[in-house]
Amino acid sequence: MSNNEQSRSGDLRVAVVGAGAMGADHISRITTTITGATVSAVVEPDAARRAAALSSAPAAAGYASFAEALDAGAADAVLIATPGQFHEQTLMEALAARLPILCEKPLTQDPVSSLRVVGAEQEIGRKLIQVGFMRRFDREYEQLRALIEAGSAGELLMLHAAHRNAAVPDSYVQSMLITDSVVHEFDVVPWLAGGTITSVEVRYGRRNGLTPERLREPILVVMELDNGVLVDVEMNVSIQFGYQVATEAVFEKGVARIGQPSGLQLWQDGVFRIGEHADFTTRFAEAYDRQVQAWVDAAKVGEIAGPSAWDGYKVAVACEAGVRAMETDGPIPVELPDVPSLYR
Ligand code: ISE
Repeated sequence: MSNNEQSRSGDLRVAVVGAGAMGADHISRITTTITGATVSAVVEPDAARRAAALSSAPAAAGYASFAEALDAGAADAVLIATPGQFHEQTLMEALAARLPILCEKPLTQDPVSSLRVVGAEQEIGRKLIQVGFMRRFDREYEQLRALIEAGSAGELLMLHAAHRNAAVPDSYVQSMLITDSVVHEFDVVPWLAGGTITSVEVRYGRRNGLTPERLREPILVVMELDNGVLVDVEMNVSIQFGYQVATEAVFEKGVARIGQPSGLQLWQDGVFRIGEHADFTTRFAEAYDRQVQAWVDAAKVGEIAGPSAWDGYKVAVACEAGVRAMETDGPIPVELPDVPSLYR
């Protein structure tokens, strides 16, 4: 048996709930890349998927429900990777068991349920939930944030962001432009720019003829922050050529860019080419690794190391405004209650 084929003593025993694409990705990451953690339980109602996931998690037992895994005492911590509509139930069960939680985005699918989760965590009185907004663990995002904080290029004035997917699955519907995709910008932009989103507007331009019938895109999302920074996001899910998430930051004394293509450079046949990513699993692979490692290390000392449940709630409020903005002319205000003391 290799080191990874059994639970090492001192390892955090992680139950991965949901063994779809993202869950399977996290199972293999914890098993092969992350130190100090072992996948001890795979929770997945679909038997075929569960069996497939178990074959890459040698120390794990399989369960059809999270309640069964809890009854068996199979986990010290939980990574939730089910579709968003199932998050609340698992979050509540994990909170009741006082387990550290890494919850894939979104926290839940609407502000009311997100606030219920925040309320349950507040009653416990300590932060157990980290939300999986992995862009905060991307090195270039970290560098841009440090530049903004340092002020060496002057004050930040604007951000121009591009979020481009080659294509999306049949299950992707119009509201998901906001709730599944721009959801990332709703988290990372305030984190970068040090402000709070006060309004969201959605503009439509010429529709891409290659866009699936059911969608109207690309869209331009304009966000205002309370510190005056203005942000535009081109959200585009039919760009065909590959996956691109890039940001240009405009400062008083300069401009910074992140997310430029960084793959193989090839000069051939009179043409210069650079490799680009096909999807987010490779574009953000290192960020996912760093996110899960940071969560494991923090969970072992009873802490979180990234976006909190309150951040997840704020994003849910912005998403609700964003979905309304898709059907309304002009900006929709984003209003948030005071930050509870646990999250200050
Ligand atoms: C997907 O669910 C993600 O989370 C990706 O990061 C995002 O780029 C994509 O648009 C979403 O569909």
